[in-house]
Amino acid sequence: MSSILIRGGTVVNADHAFQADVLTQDGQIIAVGPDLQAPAGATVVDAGGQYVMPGGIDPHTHMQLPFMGTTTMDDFFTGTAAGLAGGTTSIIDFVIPNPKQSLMEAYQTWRGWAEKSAADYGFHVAVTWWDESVKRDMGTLVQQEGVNSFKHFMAYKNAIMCDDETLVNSFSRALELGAMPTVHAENGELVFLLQQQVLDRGITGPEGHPLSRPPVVEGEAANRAIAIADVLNVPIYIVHVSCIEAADAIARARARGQRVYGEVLAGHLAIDDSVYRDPDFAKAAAHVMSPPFRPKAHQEALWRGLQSGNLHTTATDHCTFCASQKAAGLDNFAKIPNGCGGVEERLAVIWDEGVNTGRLTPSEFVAITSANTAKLFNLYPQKGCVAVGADADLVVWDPAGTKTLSAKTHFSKNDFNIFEGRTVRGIPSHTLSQGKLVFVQGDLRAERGVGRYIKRPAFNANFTASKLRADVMAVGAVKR
Ligand code: URQ
Ligand code: ZN
Ligand code: ZN
Repeated sequence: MSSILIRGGTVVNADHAFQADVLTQDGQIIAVGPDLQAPAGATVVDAGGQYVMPGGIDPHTHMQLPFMGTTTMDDFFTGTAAGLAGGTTSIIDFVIPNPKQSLMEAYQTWRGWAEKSAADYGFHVAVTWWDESVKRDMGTLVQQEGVNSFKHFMAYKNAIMCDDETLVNSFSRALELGAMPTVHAENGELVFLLQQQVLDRGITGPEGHPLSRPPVVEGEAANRAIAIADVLNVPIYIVHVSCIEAADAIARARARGQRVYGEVLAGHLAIDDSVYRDPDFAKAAAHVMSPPFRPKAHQEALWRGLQSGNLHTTATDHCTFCASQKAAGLDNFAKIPNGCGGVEERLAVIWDEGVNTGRLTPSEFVAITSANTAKLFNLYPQKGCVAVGADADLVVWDPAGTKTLSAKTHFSKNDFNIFEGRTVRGIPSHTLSQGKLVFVQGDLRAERGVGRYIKRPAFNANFTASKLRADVMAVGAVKR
């Protein structure tokens, strides 16, 4: 494997930034420091005036997902390749068993699909039903397969939705195993009722989608999941927090010392609910995802959550459906496959909206796009930092580079880009994955099948170790 010397840049980790060269060899970082010499035959990357950061980690993607009667446009190769083009070098995707389907059987299926990945990947496994076999399989997944997180959908009634009994049983099992429970927090019963009420009012277009999932529906589920986790004394991670109600629920719980962590999507930070009022069905439907994009006031609350350390990671929920797939809901918004893209655009959108505006320092950017996810899912410091011994997953970031985001130029297979036309300042010039240059000045060199399944060790049973708390509590303590 060749050696790469990244010279003249500013290294940015979650805790500090400093001038240093970075030398990689055989997929690992072997030296970080001033004036490093290039070994014979090494490739030298000039990072002058640029930042050298840990590759982004996206903790929430759905490549190749069968959902609502169809399958997403991006598979594990095209989705991870698109991520590399945007500086994201690892994803944590989801195994989603059908109700009554063996978790191990579903896990093996997804493992097979993911073998085509161009970048490293892991899986959260969804608990969509409960019996003793599910309890057993959770143990096997943690102890033998390196799964340390289990997902629970509180929405999607009559499909993959969990009732409270399943939440209590599964959260309790996760605690025993030292695994993190995570939730999609929307009250699925209320959504089901509201969808019917909105349709009965004759509203069948995409504008009905946000009407059927108001923030209170997310706030209720977030509070309920947090309360269950509190009683069971298990940490909990809430995915795609989109609104004030859910962000406040997390902040209140954390103020009481409860271990609650929140994830925010790049889309929810940058796009508001006006998209659903576009008269063009295709454009409005392309933005149908859950929770929906919200009025602008919620975006500012999400930024404040990230700045205050009450929200911790950013993701995309990359789950792409093209126009013809979205058209399944032409006469009924409840039938529009839910999901949007973003895996390629996340870092640039968050840099432009976060760092360029002064909301975030470069170190805080690294915390929320890479390091915190690595810490919360026990990948740190293998991933999430630029340090000797860490994986050589790196992004060389050009803060002066500009780009206009568009479906015409993105690497996703989808025919729509929710950031269409947005010009950003701050873009990746080089991406290294496993110590190889996979993206260079717009030239994507992703290789099918080189991505590795990354095992993520459980935390100590019952989270007796303080590692998780100490590490992530430091999130808000980064130097400005
Ligand atoms: O709910 C999710 O996270 C999956 C099914 C993707 N779709 C979405 O609308 N978020
Ligand atoms: Zn979800
Ligand atoms: Zn999702």
